Amino acid sequence: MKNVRSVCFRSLAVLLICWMLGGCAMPQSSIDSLLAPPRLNDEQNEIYSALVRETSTDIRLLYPQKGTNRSAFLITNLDAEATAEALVFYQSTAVTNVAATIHLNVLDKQDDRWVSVNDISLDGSQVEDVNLMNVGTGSPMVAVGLNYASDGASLLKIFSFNGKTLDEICSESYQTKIVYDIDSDDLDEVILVSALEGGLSMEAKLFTYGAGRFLKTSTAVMDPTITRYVSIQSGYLKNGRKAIYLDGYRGSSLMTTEILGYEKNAWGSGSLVNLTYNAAEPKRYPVERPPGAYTYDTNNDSVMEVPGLTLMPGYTEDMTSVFYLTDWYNFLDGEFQRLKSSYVNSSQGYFFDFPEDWIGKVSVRKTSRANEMLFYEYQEGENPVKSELLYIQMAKRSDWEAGKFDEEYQIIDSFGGGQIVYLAKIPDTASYSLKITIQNVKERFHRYY
Ligand SMILES: [Ca+2]
Ligand SMILES: [Ca+2]
Ligand SMILES: [Ca+2]
Repeated sequence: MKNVRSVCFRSLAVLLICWMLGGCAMPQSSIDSLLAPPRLNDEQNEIYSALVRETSTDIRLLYPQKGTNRSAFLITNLDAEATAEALVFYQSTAVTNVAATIHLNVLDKQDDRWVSVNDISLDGSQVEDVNLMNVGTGSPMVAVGLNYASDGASLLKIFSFNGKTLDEICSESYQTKIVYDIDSDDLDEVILVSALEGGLSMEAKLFTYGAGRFLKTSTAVMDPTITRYVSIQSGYLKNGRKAIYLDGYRGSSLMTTEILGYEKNAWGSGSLVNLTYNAAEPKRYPVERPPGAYTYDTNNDSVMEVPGLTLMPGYTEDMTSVFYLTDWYNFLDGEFQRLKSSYVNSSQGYFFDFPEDWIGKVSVRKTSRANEMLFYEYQEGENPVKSELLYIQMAKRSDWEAGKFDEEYQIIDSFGGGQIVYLAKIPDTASYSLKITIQNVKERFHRYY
């Protein structure tokens, strides 16, 4: 997940830097072009030229929308012959039809020149992602996720390259999926969630490669009240076992997280299990939450934290603008156990771990200064600010260097090559019992991607 996170970070960084430095209203399309630079390197240029030459048509490169491989070019060795092949996704622009077919072309370098060796057409309107899978054959399988239908269904196609052609060895529709070695045998499996016949509920399926094809080797029931999944991540449980974390919606205004694991039986084989849902005994968990909070590894130990949200003191659900405290939970033995609680500011890209004695006593509000939050000891009544404890502000380094902030502010972190800084200020008047040090603020402050 590290790479996925770095991509997310990049998009946020681009957004933030653009907005901080230029104050520009950058359209989404130009952000996309920043993320997927149109300028190709020499090798990509050669491949692109070869593709144009051999398809003899006007083409548009297609960039996978998610995952670790976001380039239109994937250069890797796909077969027994030692040199690399190139995989390129494209659409023809010669057709005016908006639903132009997606093509996947394989090029091989022969006598120092890229040559197209195979071109296949794919269903779908967009390339969701592409993964290379190690299934033990010596060459990777190419797993392509294709956005397919307007109802959110997607299509997974897995290909093996035999040196001449891409052979389709798997085709499955899915709602969400992940390529992962869940049984820890160093070979990749596919775990996907798809609608059962009739479409009313979903099922998780584990596909394992064997004897030239992918076989459904086990299934797990999914919570039928969860209507769609918006995030799927692999990670560990507290006991060191592997798990799949799925953030999903129950209705339109409630999110929750479902967790799949893998359990070995006495005979050495194993199966997918749903760790959070049991049809005979459905449970309610503290990670049911308003939308917007996603499962995340907050402390880089590969054990995922699942968020639950509670209102900060002084806020009620009927207010138009509210702030939440995020309680982070680890899942173990059928229960969510709270690890810590943080204030999460996803638009400014950070979270701040609350000291335990702040919980229930400290609240947060925006200040009149741009991108600044005030943490304060809460009291009931007309003026809820009993004591100001901490200010955190995101700012341009150039403004900081130009002396635009009073000298009580200190830099606690930075990003974007240091162009963006986070400043903290602890007022002298902070109530003694809840006062923390700048050093403590630095330890509790984390960038959030
Ligand atoms: Ca090769
Ligand atoms: Ca495996
Ligand atoms: Ca963690």
